[in-house]
Amino acid sequence: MIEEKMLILLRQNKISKWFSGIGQEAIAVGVTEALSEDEYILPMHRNLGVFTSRKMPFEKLFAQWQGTMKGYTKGRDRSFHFGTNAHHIVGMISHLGPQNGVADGIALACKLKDEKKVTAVFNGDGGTSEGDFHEAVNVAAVWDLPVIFIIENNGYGLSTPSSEQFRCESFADKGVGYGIQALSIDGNNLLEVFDTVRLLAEDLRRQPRPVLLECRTFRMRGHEEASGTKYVPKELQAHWAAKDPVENFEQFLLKQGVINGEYIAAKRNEIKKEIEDGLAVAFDETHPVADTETEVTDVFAPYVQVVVPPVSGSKSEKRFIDAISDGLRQSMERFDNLVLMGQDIAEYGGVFKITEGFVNKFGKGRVRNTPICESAIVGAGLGLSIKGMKSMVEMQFADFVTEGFNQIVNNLAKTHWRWGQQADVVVRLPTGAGSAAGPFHSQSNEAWFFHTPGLKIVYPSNPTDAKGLLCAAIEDPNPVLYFEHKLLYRSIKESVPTDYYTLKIGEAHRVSDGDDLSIITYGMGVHWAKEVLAELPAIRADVIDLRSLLPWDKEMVGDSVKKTSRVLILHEDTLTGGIGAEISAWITENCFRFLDAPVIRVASLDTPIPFAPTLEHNFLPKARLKSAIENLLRF
Ligand SMILES: Cc1ncc(C[n+]2csc(CCOP(=O)(O)OP(=O)(O)O)c2C)c(N)n1
Repeated sequence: MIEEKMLILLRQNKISKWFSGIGQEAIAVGVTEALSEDEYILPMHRNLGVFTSRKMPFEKLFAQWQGTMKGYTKGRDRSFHFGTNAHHIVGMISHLGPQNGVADGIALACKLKDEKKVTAVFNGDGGTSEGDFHEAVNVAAVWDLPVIFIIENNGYGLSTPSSEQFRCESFADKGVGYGIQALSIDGNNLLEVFDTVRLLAEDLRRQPRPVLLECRTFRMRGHEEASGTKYVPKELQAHWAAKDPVENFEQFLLKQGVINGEYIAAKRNEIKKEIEDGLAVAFDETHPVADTETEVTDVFAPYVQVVVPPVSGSKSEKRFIDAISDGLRQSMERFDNLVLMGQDIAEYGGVFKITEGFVNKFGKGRVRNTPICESAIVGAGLGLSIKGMKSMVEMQFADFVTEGFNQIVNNLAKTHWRWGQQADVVVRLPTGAGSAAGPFHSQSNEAWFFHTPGLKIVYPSNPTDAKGLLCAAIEDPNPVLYFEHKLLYRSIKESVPTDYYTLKIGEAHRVSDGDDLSIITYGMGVHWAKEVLAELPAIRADVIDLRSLLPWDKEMVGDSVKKTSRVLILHEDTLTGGIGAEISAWITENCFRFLDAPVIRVASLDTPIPFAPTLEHNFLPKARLKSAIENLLRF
């Protein structure tokens, strides 16, 4: 009845878009009714029945679709793109497949907490072509996660028929490949869906493992109302019209004498009123009044960092890599809800040996080897966070973060702003060049993320900062990307506090004090600046190590510019669109009248990173730094 009403409202131009689930209702309703109320469901765009079966108040649901404040996203996202922990529903992002990794994370949390709960995630048949689907099913198989991967096979993905989407006869055939149970059922038969899911869920709660469940059905209307169904053969439409799940179930109940005409009429009236009342509330409200401060504040989960000093003065000499390992180990001791995930990080200790010995101390549950699937694992991090856990996801090399890119920029970064759910995930990224490792093991890619609202980025340059910022990143309930330069791992060491401590995210460090020029840099740049300045003893530079890139310390940068009037920004990343461009723009906008010379950027060449040491040396900015400093001072 809601669907019918929406079609009318659409024709009246009162709503903006509608994805109809007519013909597929038995799946959403059957699955939801078969699970316990506190078991998470991750629905797709046609699954209204999940929301109604979870008894979501109509006025709030309709307000969400209208983009008003009474909805679930303060008008920030549309249709079914929202989640609500009160109803144990995690709505989709438009990208479809990423839902599956999130479902894995929720199921993992349930398993680690021994809650004996099942998680159900919906997919269209078209969406199963995405790598995300494969990654998540595979992870669930390897980790024995109690996830029911539902595939609503409705014959089309937008206009693309199944024959152009996949070759398998039945999705049940795919189970063999993943080594898991898979079933195919009549998705238009409510009782078949309900019974199948109920029995599966009982079994999965006892013996956690994933199951693929194909529900055969048909999409009776267009992909969304505006796109029509011209490409659908008439006979096919007629064949499935006769199998309408709602009508058939109603007939069945009538025949069984469970309900009668009177009951149906009364029920219809009751629901009609509920819909009208809900719409009245939703339409009564206007679109939210924009308040920039709220829009900006809500990007992050509320959090005021309380810096933790080391309890004693005890220190020991540590290399950069030891400091990271130490911070990670002490964070694991401090937060028993922290889970580490990454390739080869368990018994092998990670390719750089940062987590060596961790499995023995913390067990395989919390120190998890992952298959090679960055997207599913970052998604799982969000799932863990939804269940109140923390996670650290290790990229084997920063270069491979491309495979988890969507989950970081669209899921981790946007979830709090969209529906108030924090994404308590740290992603560690071993980064940087200098070891002649070529274009795919040496990149600096912090700028890709620097542009994304909703992320924090830290990038330490020394062991003390490495430990303190890692602990701070893990404490922060928001997504933090932690860049660690591989060349620093074993090349520098210093005396580092042995106790647990944190450093303030967003605070730069003045490495040296001087009046001639400001060198603003981070990571390896700090070491290059020190080396080059050592060759120029007459020059007194204010060297600022940013340490945090998002947010970055505008106050310290501003103060330095006012003091020196000459600025050089140095970074290992390539020049165009790098972080230096943003800092330079900010200085021009805010400190123009203090400048005696243009702001200079010294960065890597705008090319991919070459392999041969001579070419790599030429690519990196260090060799150009000295003359750039001299030129700036001569200006
Ligand atoms: C990554 C990505 N690519 C393309 C789209 C555009 N798109 C939205 S829904 C859809 C079809 C989905 O088909 P299917 O998964 O079978 O679900 P159905 O709509 O049939 O329920 C497409 C192509 C998208 N949302 N995300």
